[in-house]
Amino acid sequence: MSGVDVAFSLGSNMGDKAGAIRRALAVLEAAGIARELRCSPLYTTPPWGPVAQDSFVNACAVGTTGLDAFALLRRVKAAEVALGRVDGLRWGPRAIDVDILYRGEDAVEAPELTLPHRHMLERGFVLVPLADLVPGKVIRGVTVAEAAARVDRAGIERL
Ligand code: PH2
Ligand code: MG
Ligand code: MG
Repeated sequence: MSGVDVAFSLGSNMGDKAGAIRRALAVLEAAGIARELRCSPLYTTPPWGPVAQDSFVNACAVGTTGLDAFALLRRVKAAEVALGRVDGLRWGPRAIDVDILYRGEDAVEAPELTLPHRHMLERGFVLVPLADLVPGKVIRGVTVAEAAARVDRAGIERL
């Protein structure tokens, strides 16, 4: 199957968190956004950032896509809405969050999209599940496994 490799970070901290992630994976495939998705184990993770909120369930998924970076972003945003996402606080609680981590070797610096994801090398809730899938993938000169080994993983546990 043709296409470019793509990786997503998925998270939820409202309602049926694990169910929301499973539904998101199904929608990414059903909507033709990604194919041949492989999902990491699900993890419970402490909320990161300035907002006091419930713990998250996080996972990563890798597959292929036939979409360019901006079409991918548009379609992922639409999928989030279809999955019940409503606008809320920046960094705040959400029923589903799907972030594009990378698309092939794309380097994108646009107001609406940065690829690879601007903060992916700093976040245990991204790197721990991503290292289960693609430990050897190089992001900004570092492998995912190396980045995962040095990130804070306190409180991150397999579901
Ligand atoms: N997402 C956020 C803010 N904080 N914390 C965890 N553990 N997992 C997330 O997915 C997350 C977060 C905003 O996207
Ligand atoms: Mg997001
Ligand atoms: Mg996010």
